[in-house]
Amino acid sequence: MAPPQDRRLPDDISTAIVTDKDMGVYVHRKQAPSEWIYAGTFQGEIGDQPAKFYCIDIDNPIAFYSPYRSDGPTSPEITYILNHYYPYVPYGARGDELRGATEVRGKKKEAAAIQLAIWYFSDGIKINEWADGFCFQSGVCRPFSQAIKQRARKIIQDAEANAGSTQPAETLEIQIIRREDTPQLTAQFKVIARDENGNGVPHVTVNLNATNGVLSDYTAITGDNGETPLITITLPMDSAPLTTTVTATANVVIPQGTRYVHVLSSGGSSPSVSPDCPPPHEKQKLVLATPTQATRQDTESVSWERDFGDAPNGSLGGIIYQYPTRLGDGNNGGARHFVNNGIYLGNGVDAEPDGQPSGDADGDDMNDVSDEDGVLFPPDGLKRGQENCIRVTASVDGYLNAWFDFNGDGDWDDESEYVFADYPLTAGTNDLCFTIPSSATTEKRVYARFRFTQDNPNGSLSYDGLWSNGEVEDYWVSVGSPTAVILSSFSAGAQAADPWRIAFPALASIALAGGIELRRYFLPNHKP
Ligand SMILES: [Ca+2]
Ligand SMILES: [Ca+2]
Ligand SMILES: [Ca+2]
Ligand SMILES: [Ca+2]
Repeated sequence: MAPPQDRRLPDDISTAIVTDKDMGVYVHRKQAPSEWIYAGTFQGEIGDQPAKFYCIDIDNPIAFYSPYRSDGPTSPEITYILNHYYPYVPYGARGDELRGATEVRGKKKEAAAIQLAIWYFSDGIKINEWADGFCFQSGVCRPFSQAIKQRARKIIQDAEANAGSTQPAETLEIQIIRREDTPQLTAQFKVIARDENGNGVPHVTVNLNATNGVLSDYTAITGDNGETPLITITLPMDSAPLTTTVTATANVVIPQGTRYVHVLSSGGSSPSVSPDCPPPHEKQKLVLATPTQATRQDTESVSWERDFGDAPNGSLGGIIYQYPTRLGDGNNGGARHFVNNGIYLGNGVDAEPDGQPSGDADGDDMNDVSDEDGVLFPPDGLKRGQENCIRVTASVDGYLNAWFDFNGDGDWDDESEYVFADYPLTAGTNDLCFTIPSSATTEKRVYARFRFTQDNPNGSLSYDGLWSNGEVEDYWVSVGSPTAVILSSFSAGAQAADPWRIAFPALASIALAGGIELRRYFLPNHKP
């Protein structure tokens, strides 16, 4: 998440200058039909940046080209109006639900309606106190549109109901939801706008761009929960590099209003004032400052770097191996994991653009870092028809899935070939034991695939296809027959428990004689 940005206030926010009227109409109150008052925005500067102001002191005129100094924040209602309506928006541009066919059209009338609403909160002037007529700056007068007053009432209602309830977005956060790598490299993400309390901020317009790839949307708006809909970025499969950096930017309005009070310079020249109004009063308080714009931003890199296996695919020594290893193998492509977060077997993992099938299942090992290093087999080999133990090293707690092609027919589909299913591993070494069927081949190589991932696949991980994180390591092993043991003699005493126990150095084809029955057997150092 990006840190809060500067609010980009002008260097000098303490001094405002009003230079002219901007957008509005002349109105008058019912009890003073001859006094036309300009309702709308004034233009000027805060510091050296352009700004627009509304008046909050209807009894005193605006002084042009004469400094105003800041005088603290505005009330919550006026702040709300500034945040939501400032300075004015042409009809229909905002998609504002407050707008309707009977409401104002045009910036001048909208600015006037906003000013009437502000005067309601700053000077207590009710909308029905305004006369039914107005004049444009050109001097052309019209009957005062009921639409302006109706619009002002709605703004007042909105501010009374919602003032203080909306905080500006302080941070943006890009969240990557998922990545896919077929048929193209895609990632889905959303952008979350949060206020300073971490709550989602709705209606924030987020602009998006990426260093690489095509975005489904280049603009998105946050919903009620502060989150944009999902956005997709797409790169071609052969993209180089296999990464892109997404940037989300929002220009947010800081809902602050600042009161400005006119400063009369003692002994200085008289400021020029609006020709419609009397000279400024010493105690004249005046206008609102603009709410300020700020930029919020977050960047997030997305990577499609994957680790593949290297079990063979194709004809080798008269056997057709069908292990899905490359992206194009099988229905779901070869086994592959996105490389990230230090989730791997052994001492590490490296990424490669595609699977590297090889007869010795060492294509990945030979490429770049020798990373297929997480599984240790017994030095005297695996034996069929008995329990065997292997040592698996994991970088973090996670889950192991493993397949052995025990019958050596080039697939992992046969009975008993799915050896470990979502088997939990702890970070570090794990000794795992399993029984190899007595039907396992001793003639052919037995290829094995190990897939490790941090999140529990809950049965959805296979020996092929993409997984979100982790590593795939492929091996080949030889399976031998148990060593024959000839029991030439032994001594055993009577025991209370059945059976008698006889320890052998290795499990064997045991020739039994003399009525001895082998009911149960176990390996040294392992519990029966
Ligand atoms: Ca690998
Ligand atoms: Ca690798
Ligand atoms: Ca590894
Ligand atoms: Ca098989």
